[in-house]
Amino acid sequence: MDSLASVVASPSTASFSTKIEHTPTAAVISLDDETKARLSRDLRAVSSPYEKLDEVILQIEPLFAALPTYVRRAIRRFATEPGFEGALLIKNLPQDEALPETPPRGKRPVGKVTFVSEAVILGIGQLVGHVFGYTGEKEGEMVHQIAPVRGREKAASNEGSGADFGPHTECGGLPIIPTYLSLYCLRADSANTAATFLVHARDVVERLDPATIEALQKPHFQMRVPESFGGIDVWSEAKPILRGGLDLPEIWYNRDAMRATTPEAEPALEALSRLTADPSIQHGIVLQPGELVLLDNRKTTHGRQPFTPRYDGTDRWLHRIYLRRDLWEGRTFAKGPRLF
Ligand SMILES: O=C(O)CCC(=O)C(=O)O
Ligand SMILES: [Fe+2]
Repeated sequence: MDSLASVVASPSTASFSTKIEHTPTAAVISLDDETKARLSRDLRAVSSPYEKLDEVILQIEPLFAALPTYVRRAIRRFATEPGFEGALLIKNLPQDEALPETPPRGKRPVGKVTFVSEAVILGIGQLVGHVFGYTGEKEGEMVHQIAPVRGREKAASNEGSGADFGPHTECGGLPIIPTYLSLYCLRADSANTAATFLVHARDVVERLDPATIEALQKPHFQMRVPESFGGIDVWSEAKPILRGGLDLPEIWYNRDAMRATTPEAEPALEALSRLTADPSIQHGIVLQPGELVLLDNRKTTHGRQPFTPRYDGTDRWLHRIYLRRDLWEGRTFAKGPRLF
């Protein structure tokens, strides 16, 4: 069975808690050291997921299915309970013994000889859904490298750094949207200030007036389709920004790429933009190496605070994956297995 009893009894982990900590930012759990050591050992020989993704997933699935109950319970609750937090932060995960330089152009790392970090993000991701990619994002890669790119400092995208990257629904302008995304930190930025920040739908609903909420629930908003997908100035179909009951709201929003389609919808969009810019509604997480955050792309929007890269090979480096519970909806435009 699982090692919960031994974890609790073990003197080395006596102060360790298997409970979920609920914070306004995220639900938080931390892997016990014994599990971390075992998983690190088991993941050392994993082959490259950049070559044979499905083989690697098959290889690692049993290892993650065997995680202690407290870990799987938290992940299961995140994926199944509508009232659960929109973010689950998991700490103390296995890391590679050595890392090459942070990929300078956000491409596949060169010289990475172990794939522990990739296995961690894929193995945890597999517990909540199926990983997939887009031909127009990171060249169709399934495991993305998020790192600052020289010359792209001002970009409001994962390649940027100096600009603040406004709150957004991940890939919201596309016809098939990730249910979840996962970020796993390999390196933090040197000043330790590059916070991923979250704006939760339930906080938004709590702080807007009823008339604004009503306007945001109408299908009077469009999101710009990224250039790499649709060309210049292509917009999604018009949809509501807020959906579902106000006790369990869903949000679809992008501060930097959204427009109202009616004059009445405009002030509501402006009110929302003012609110999401308010630091008191933004919950920051400065991810540390070995920390992973699972985000529910319906309950929460996310962005990133500015930071200063050094471009010396030691810059901030995250992996990212996109996950869906089901890939069926994309079948008519799928470009390949797991690829849209
Ligand atoms: O760099 C981050 O913390 C998040 C960037 C982001 O929004 C993303 O990669 O989807
Ligand atoms: Fe994002």
